Amino acid sequence: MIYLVMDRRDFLKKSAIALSSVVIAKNTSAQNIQQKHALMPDKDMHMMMHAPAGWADPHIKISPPPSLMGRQMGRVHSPNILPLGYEMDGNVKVFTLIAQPVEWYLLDGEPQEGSIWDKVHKAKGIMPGMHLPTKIKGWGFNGSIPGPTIEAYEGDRIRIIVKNELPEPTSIHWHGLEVPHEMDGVGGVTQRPIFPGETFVYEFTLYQHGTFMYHSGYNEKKQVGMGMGGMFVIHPQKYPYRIDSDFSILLQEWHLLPGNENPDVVSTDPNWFTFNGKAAPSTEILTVSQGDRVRIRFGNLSNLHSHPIHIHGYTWKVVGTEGGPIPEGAQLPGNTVDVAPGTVRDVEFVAWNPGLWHLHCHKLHHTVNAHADMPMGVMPMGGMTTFLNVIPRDKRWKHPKQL
Ligand SMILES: [Cu+2]
Repeated sequence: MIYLVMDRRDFLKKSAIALSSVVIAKNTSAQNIQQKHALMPDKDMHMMMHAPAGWADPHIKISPPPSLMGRQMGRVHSPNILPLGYEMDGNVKVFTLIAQPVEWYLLDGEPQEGSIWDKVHKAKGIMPGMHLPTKIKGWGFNGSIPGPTIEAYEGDRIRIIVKNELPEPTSIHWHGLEVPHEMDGVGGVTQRPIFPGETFVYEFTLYQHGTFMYHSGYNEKKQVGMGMGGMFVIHPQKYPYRIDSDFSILLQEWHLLPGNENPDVVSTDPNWFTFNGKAAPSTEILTVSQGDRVRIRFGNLSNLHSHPIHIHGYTWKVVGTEGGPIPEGAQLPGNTVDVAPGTVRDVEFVAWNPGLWHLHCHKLHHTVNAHADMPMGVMPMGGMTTFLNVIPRDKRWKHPKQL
């Protein structure tokens, strides 16, 4: 099995200088390749477990996003976040994920003048000034929270190079993927955690298709709560029919105390709720054309809550879970799909009904921001709220049963 640990010596050297720690210096001289691969915690691990870990380690330089960040090489659109391209090494698709501190806006501020969001809010009579930009100091991948959606095909051999620029160890779990034990990414169980400054290479073949996720597999409550997750889409070699618009949305929740950019990861009362890292009105609107077959893939990496995602104007079918596609005869129709933490739900429908349709979590607690903006007035649409904007092709409204 191919996996490598790199840069550790360099990291330890730097840490030793920075912290003047005799213990670390001793470990540097004692280490060897075999020790690096050991699963059991070693002296360095013990040191890391007890070192104070802030948001970022000032001794670790944060890398810019890898060059293939932003390159769309797949077919899924992940609203509000950049796609991730890959390069080929022989027949292996190689992706790079840099786990790193990220300053991220859950809310970019007031919607842009003249935008759909602006019009909606003005029409609702919401007082201006209700949408202060809201930044978090979170942890993500390649400068993004959540991380980019990984896309590949069933049968692909993929390699994912994970570099740890966090102030504490990590590892990445491939949620729902049937991979060899040593590739499962549970730090301390299936592998030695990836220490700050180190790089670990995951490599496996994809034997499934459907929608999956990836997330931190070490200190999970904190690290996933800090934002460390993303979607993982595996296409079949061939779909039985054409999907015109294919979206992927990761659901996350946060607790932010007023004036504090550090998410409170132990709170059981989250007050910010995001689609791909953005709360409304910063959520991207899903735009499709009338007649398109639309698939939306929802994955939930919230620490606590399920999110019953609801659409107006349509009846969809739930066509997939985190276990892959649902056989046609078992696909449930509905317009609200409950996405529990750790699960994925893929929904599909034909966009016959033109217009701007509300698409939101139906726990209404999850559709406002900060929960303190304006408790006695008209609260702006926030949180897990967006729209499906179906551009009309046909002027006369017709229900499919009229056709
Ligand atoms: Cu919700």
